[in-house]
Amino acid sequence: MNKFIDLSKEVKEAMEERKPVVALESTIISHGMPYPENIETAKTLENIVREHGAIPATIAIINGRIKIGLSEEKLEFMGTSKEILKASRRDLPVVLAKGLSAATTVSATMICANLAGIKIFVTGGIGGVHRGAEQTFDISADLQELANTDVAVVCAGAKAILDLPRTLEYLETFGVPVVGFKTWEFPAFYTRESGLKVDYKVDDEIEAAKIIKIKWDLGLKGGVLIANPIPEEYALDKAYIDKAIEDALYEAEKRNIKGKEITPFLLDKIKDLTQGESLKANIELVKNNAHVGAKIAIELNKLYK
Ligand code: PSU
Ligand code: MN
Repeated sequence: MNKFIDLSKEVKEAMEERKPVVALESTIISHGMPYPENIETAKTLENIVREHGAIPATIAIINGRIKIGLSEEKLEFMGTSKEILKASRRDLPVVLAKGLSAATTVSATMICANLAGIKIFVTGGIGGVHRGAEQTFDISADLQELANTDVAVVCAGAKAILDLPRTLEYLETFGVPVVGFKTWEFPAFYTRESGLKVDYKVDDEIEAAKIIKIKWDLGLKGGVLIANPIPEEYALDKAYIDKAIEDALYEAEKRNIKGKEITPFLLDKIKDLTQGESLKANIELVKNNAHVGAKIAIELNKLYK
C-alpha cells in the first residue's frame, strides 16, 4: 500500500479478501452539509453499503495522512472541526507535507481510491463547469479527474448552480462516458430532469459494471460517470429550486465569492433559501446513490473474479 495511506481494519480486510469496496467522499461531510446531518448521513451511507454486502471506505486526510475508512470518532472530527481544508488534486501534496487535515473532493477522493485499488465511488453531485466560466475559468478539477483516473463515480448528476450543457461537453471532449441509470436524461441533482439528454441509458447495475470493466480492459484511462436521478418522491419542484439557485448565485456574485469557496457557499445559501428542503433532498439522493453504487461494486467485483 502507498506509504501515505492508512486503511481502517474493515477496509484492509475487505481489500485482502477481495470484497467489493465503495469509496465515499468527505467534502460532503465537512463542507457540503451542516452538523449533525452531515455525520448522520455519512454513517447512514456506510450502513447502506454494508447492507448490500459491500464495504464502505470513507476517505479524508487527517493530520497529513490519507485515511481510507473512518472510525466514528474520525467521522465526528471531520463533521465538526473548523480546521478542515477542502482538498482537490492540487492540494493533496501540500496538505500531506504540512500534516494538515482536509476533506477530499470528488477529484481527491478518486485519486486516493485509485491509489488504494478501489474502483467504485459514490457521491452526491460532481463539480463541473461553472456558469460564467468563459469569464472566470472556473471549471472543477473533478472533470479532469474523471478524464484521467480509473474510478467510476455514481452521482445524481450535477447541480444547476453549474453550466450543465458545458459540463457535458467537457466530459465528452475528455472521453468520459456519461451513463443514465434507468434514464435518458442527465439529472440535475435536486430534480430528475435537466432538459439534457445522456447518450446512453443502462437498465441495471450489471450493465453499468460491464461498461466500466470494458473501458479499462480497452486501456482507456479515466472514469465512468453513472448518473442516477433522485427518487421521484424526494425530487424538488424545478421552478422552485431554480429560483433558489438564481438567488444564491446572485448573492455569491454580490459578495464576490470565488474559487473553492463558491460551491460550499451556494450549497449553504440554497439550504437557507429552501428552509432546509434542499438538504433533505441532498441526503435522500446520496442514499439512493449508495444503494446503486454498492450493487455496481458487487457486480464489478464478480467480473474481476
Ligand atoms: N456538489 C454537491 N455537494 C458537494 C460538492 C459538490 O452537491 O459537497 C463538493 C464535492 O466534493 C465536489 C466539490 O467534488 O464540491 C467540487 O468543488 P469545486 O466546485 O470547488 O471543484
Ligand atoms: Mn472551482
